Formats: sequence, C-alpha cells, structure tokens
Amino acid sequence: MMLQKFVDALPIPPILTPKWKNQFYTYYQVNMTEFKQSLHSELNETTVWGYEGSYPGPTIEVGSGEITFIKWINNLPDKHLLPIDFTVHGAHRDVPEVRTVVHVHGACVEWESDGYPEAWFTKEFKQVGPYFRKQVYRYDNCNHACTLWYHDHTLGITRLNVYAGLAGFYLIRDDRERILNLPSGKYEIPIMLQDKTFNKDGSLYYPKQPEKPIRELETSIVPEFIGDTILVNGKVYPYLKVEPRKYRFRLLNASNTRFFRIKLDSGQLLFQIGTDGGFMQHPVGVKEIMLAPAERADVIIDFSNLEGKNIIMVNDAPAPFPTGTPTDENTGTVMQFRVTLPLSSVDTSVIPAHMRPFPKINGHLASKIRYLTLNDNMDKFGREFMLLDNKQWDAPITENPILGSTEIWYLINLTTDTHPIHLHLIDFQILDRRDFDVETYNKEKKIKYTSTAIPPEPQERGWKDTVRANPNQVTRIMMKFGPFTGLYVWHCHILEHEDYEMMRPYIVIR
Ligand SMILES: [Cu+2]
Repeated sequence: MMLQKFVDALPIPPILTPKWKNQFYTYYQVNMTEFKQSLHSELNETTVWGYEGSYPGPTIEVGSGEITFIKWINNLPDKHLLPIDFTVHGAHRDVPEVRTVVHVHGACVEWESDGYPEAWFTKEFKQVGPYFRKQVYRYDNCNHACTLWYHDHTLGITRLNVYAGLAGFYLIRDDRERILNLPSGKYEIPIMLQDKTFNKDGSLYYPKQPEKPIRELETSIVPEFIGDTILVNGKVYPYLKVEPRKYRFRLLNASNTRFFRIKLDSGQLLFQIGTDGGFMQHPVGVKEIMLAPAERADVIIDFSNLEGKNIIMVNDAPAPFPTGTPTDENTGTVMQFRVTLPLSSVDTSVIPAHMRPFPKINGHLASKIRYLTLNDNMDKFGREFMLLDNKQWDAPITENPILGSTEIWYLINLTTDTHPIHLHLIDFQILDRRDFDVETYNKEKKIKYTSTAIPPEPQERGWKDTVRANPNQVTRIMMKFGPFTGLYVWHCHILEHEDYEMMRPYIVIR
C-alpha cells in the first residue's frame, strides 16, 4: 500500500510520570493494553498493543543511580493480535497465547528484574513462566547517561509482541550530561525507527507463512520480517518542523529485522555523540549511520542557516542485510525535517569537543576467551533456522563468566546474514572484525584469517550492547561481567531469529 509521505507530524511519546517518588525510590506502573491508534491520516485506525495506551510506550526518564521500581501490568486480551506459530519453542499449546515480560535493553539490572524470556506473566499474574520471580521489577540504573529502550522479551513470541507495538524509550541522565550543554527540552527528540506492512483496512499485517509455505502448518514463523512502510515513533513517514538551530536526536532501530543506514538528503553531517551505552569520548561527524535492530545512536543535527529548507532522512540498507533487496522509494524514505519554525532564542547549545573518557579495557586482562559460532540448521519441516554455537535455547548453559572477570568473545559468523548480537546486563567494547575462510572452518574447525583485523567503525568506538556480526567475519568483543550475578541471555536481535533458537541463556557466577 502506498501512503502519502510527510502528511502527519512526528509524534513525541509522553514522559511517564511516576506513581510516587521520594528521596530514595521512584515507583512507576505501566499497563499494557490493546487500543486503536492512527498511524497515518489516510489509514483507518490500527489496532495496536502499547504501554500506558501509547505506541511507542511513554518515555521513562531516570537519573543514573536512581533506584526505580516498575510494576509492568499485562492487561492485554486473551487472544493474540498476530498469528502464532505453536511449533516454536516456548509458544506451544501448553501455555496461554498472550504472555508478556519486559526487558529494559541495556540495563544494568539484577537478573530477577531483567525480563528473562521464561519469566513471562499473564493478566493479573494468573499464570507465570518457570523463571518468574517478582511482580515489581527493581532497576538500579547503574549506567551513565545513555539511550536505552524497553520492549517485550517473551520466549517464542517476542517478534509478535514487539511488532504489535510493545516498545518504548528508557533514558538515563546524569550530571556529566547536564554540564555538556547539549540541545535539550523540546530540542531533544527520540526517533524510533520501525517498518511495518498494513492490510487495506489499516490493520497490521504479519505473515502467517514464509515465501515457501509449510503445508503441515497453519501458521509458520518466517525467517525474517521485512515491512514495506517506514514508521517513526509510530507514524508513517512523518515530518518534524524545526528551528534553524541544533537538535539532539536519540536514534533507535526497533524493527524486527530491517537494518537502517541513515543519511540526510542534504548531504550534511550527523554529529554522533553517543552509542548504545552512552557518550563517546569525542563526537564524530558522519555522513551515514548504520543501525541494526536494537542499536542506538545519539546524534546532533545542525539546522542553522537552513531556513525554509526541507531535509529528508533516507535509508539505503538492503533487507535482509547485507544481501537482501535494495530499498525503494518507500523503504528508502524515513521522515522529513522542515526548517520552518522561527528561531525562538539564540542557540547556545554546543557539540562538545569531549564528552566522557572512554577507557579501553585491557585485552591482557581477559581471563577467558570464548569461540562462538553463528550458524544455520534445518528443522523437521525443512525450515532453516539460526543458532548460537550450534546450540538451542534449552541446551545446558555453556557461557558462565565469573563476576568481575573480563572475557573476549569471538563471534564466528558462518551464515550469510549480519546478526546484531546483544548481551544482557553488560556493555562491551568491539575489538575488531576480521575476514576468515568459512569453508576451512566448516571442514577443520580452525579459523583461517584472510584479512588483517579491521578496527570498529568510528560510530562504534564507544560502549556497545549490540554488535553487528557480519558474514564471513570473526567479530571480537570484550567485556567485564558484573555488577550482578545470575541468569541472563545473549541473542541475535533480529526478532525472528531470536524467537527461533538464536538465543542462549548465560549465567554470571561468583
Ligand atoms: Cu540473527
């Protein structure tokens, strides 16, 4: 369906108000419900799922170190909005259709509050998953200022719950950020990028079968979901009126599968100041920003001296990435900035020369090196699916780092896709990527490098929680595990992969 571009204003999700707050704690309640929302003015209202009656959910803003409690409440209907594949692990007929569990992506949090995929719960907590521990989650927010996001993480239906609308921003602020004099208030705007496909009646379309249908099944999971329409903050191709001055944008790719490679059609630079885990040491001026699902970039765009201009944010990442279909006029367009508002006051905000020191973790301190493959496999229906280290979700835990220890993980990608690999609890640093010979690896289980090590891209030189592991490359990441012990997960953030076995538990032990 072709929807007219730039006819609706960019919505900005409301900031969530706490139920109560004192000098020690802050407490929020967040209701998940089904409701109708207009995603484009020419489209009938769409039934979506959201937090607090909003898709995207309201933005949660907390201070670094602020002890925050959140009760996530499932008030969704009993019937799922989208087609469930009951053969997928965790989504069999023995559990209720509608289950939820919320994960704050990038959070430094105790495991019981991390949103473990098997810690799901239903309406009124009547039924809960085997790893459910508490109704009210506790977040210590031991991160520096950063752009996080919250979204559903239920085993076997994450792709459907997130696609239905269960995602929102979670921003952590700190004193360092306050003294940087960045564009703030109405000049600081979250940008959630997603793709969807609509039925003619305005309802959400999600495929019931892959391109080559599985005859034995009424509904089958698909290897990836690629929507034909781009949404920003839940609106199709919106526009934003801006003043001729600097703005700060928190870019987030919250798509199921689609990668975004963002550019401005004016050719101007985006000044990136932060990665997944917060501020970088120095800003980098870049022409384009690559964002795999779940990756974030904190950027400043300067509209000074562009009065009267319209600037379009475009995308040219093939889908699936990197070998899929190139973008077209629809999937290559994201949103429009109209520099039509008068300058309301002199812009005194800055692009700082220095944000925060970025101490490189010392590789010699790594007490453990893990070699982990990303590979594909075939199920009994002849469907290809992806695995981490050749293991399914319920194989015994193999990644068991010791609290406080530093490890290096070699992500050895034997598939033809780029997989955004995400670890819960910790931030890591990308060491490098290096081409290797897949055939030799498959035969001899030995890494034969075919290039020298490629350093991370300028836009990746900061704390990360999600890394693009490209095909035919070994991607090395390094991290220190802590400050909590317990059960977490690491997984591919392509939600169709995550739901179908490309996820593994890991445990931090004492
Ligand atoms: Cu993947």
